[in-house]
Amino acid sequence: MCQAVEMAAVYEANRNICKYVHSTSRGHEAIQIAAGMQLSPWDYASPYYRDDSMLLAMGFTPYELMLQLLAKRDDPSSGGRSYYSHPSSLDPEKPCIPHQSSATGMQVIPSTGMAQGIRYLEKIGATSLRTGPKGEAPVVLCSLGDGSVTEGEVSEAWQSAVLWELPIIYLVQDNEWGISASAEETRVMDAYEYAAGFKGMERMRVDGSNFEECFHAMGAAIGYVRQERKPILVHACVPLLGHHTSGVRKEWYRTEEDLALHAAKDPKPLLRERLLEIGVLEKDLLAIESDTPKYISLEFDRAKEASDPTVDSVADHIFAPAAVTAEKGNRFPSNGNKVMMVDAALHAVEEILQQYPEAIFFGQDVGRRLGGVFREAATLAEKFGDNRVYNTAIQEAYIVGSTAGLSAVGVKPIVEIQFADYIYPGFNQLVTEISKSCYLSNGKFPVQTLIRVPIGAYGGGGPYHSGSVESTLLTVKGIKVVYPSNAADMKGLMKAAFLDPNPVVMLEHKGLYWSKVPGTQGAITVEPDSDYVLPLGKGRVVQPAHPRDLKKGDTLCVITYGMGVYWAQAAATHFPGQVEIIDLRTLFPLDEELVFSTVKKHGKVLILTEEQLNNSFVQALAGRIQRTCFKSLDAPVFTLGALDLPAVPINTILENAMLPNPEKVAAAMRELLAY
Ligand SMILES: Cc1ncc(C[n+]2csc(CCOP(=O)(O)OP(=O)(O)O)c2C)c(N)n1
Repeated sequence: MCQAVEMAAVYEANRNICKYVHSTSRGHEAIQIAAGMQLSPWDYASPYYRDDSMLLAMGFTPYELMLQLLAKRDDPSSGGRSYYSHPSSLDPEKPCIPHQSSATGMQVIPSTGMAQGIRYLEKIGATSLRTGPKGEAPVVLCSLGDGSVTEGEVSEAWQSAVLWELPIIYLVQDNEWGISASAEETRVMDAYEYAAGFKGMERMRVDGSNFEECFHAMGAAIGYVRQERKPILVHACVPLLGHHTSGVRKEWYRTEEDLALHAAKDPKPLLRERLLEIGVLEKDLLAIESDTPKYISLEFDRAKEASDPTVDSVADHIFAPAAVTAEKGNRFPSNGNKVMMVDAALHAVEEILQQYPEAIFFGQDVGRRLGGVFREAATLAEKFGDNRVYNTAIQEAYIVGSTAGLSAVGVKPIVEIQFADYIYPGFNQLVTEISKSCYLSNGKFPVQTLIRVPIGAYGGGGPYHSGSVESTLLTVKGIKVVYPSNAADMKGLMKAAFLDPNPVVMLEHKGLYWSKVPGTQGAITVEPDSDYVLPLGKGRVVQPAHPRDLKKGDTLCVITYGMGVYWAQAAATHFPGQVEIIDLRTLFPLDEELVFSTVKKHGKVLILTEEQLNNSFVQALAGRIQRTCFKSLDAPVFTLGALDLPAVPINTILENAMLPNPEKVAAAMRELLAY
């Protein structure tokens, strides 16, 4: 406790040096130390940005924490990429801590996902489950401030925790402040009262200023979860003694009276008093109190001198290396059956579940009764059991974000968002937690997740079941985006996406699932063998131009994906031999080599998408093509997409008017060829 208090004092006295924003645990030390001391190395934890005392209690040294404070190269958490007290750790001597973001409350979903994963590994008796030397079961500690509890995602996580009886402790540190927003302004109940609505959540209230009480409470909470495998909430009332952060100063918004009330609850003098009461010698306490400042000051000097990260490391660890880098296995088995895209996806997932016991598949309605609203998961729950294939509540944030936790404990999740239009509630977790995990943990925690997303418009699906989302997804760095257009690609890419140690979003066009849309029969292919894999980032020449027309300089290429492949093929029948069509298959990573070399070959390119065009992926690609292929271009780069409307209207006449179709594509080809 002395160390934590002293560290906060040194940071405050050296604000010019501690230039990166940071928060300290001043006031919260007792509960944090009580928690950190009693976790075991086989446990998991999600501390928040104010938890530096907890980290010290887990065994991180002041020097290690200061390396992150000063964003130094050897910061063991992020290598100088993230803020103070944003830990991630795979140290076998300490609880496992996956990447922690700054977003308040958002860690509750990934950490509940860890508990979900532990529960699954326990149920299947997986040897990969971390346990203690005597087989002690692991628990998850999720720590958060009271201000975060009102966030919607917390309720998604708590609902899942009680529903599935997950082994997790939610430690809420209640200092009655958000930043300047007070408890009275922001809530009608505290976390303890709120948790009562989550039936099955055990609850404890604790005086967070009283170390002894905290120690007993945390010991009891951890013991309960370790034994009973059920969630518990510990609500600790704590004072806030420091500033909100180094940048947001307490005197700007807190009254003298409030500060005095909080100061009276400082756990440090209270602990000192208690130690003397129980017979600890004053001289021993004085020795700690005089040695600690010297030690902290020396460590701070040492951290100041530590090396900064080098510039050449800035782009390290965006992704972990891909597992599949070459096409392998039999794509065209001679005795293979023809298969629709939806079944190719289903069979791919089935084969994955057969081969990898740590693979699970969940989402809305993918479980036993329905097997997915597109029957894309039909029979899977029957075959693999409700443990492995199951329904979730309507909780897109949980469906997406829990996979960060599942991945951290070694489960391999496949999840589904029912319609692309509903990915937005899950988008926060995708961006805030998942996409940044590998980079900000300096490569320690890539998130292996496969997120299936049925997408696309056809036949009057209407404004909330037809939307395209790829450009939105493609602005996110740290995720991969796949968009197959036929059954064979679907199967090979699904396997590669699953095996990829990084987050992959698989966009699956609903209009191609059964090839119901006229002209899309090409999406039905012979089913590749179960060993077939297709690496992400490899495009395909759907049809080449005729060499004769190419020689005459009378050709163009179409760069497209998804439904665009079929519009382009239909339109190209008007220009025999003159059109080469490329199916990108993966939108990120992009097959730049194929795109640029094809454009250079033809000098004319149309980039075609189903998406609204303005500020889209396709427009960005057009810019890159102009820059890279400028000298080879014989015409401006053409783009064609849907009209820039906020949604796809339900009436099919309006839907057709909005979307590209073979006629519109043919008109663009005609104009481009005439250049
Ligand atoms: C999602 C999100 N919104 C806003 C912020 C900005 N912010 C940082 S800390 C904070 C207050 C958090 O209060 P609480 O959870 O009670 O924790 P405390 O800082 O009081 O320990 C806010 C609003 C954020 N980090 N994340």
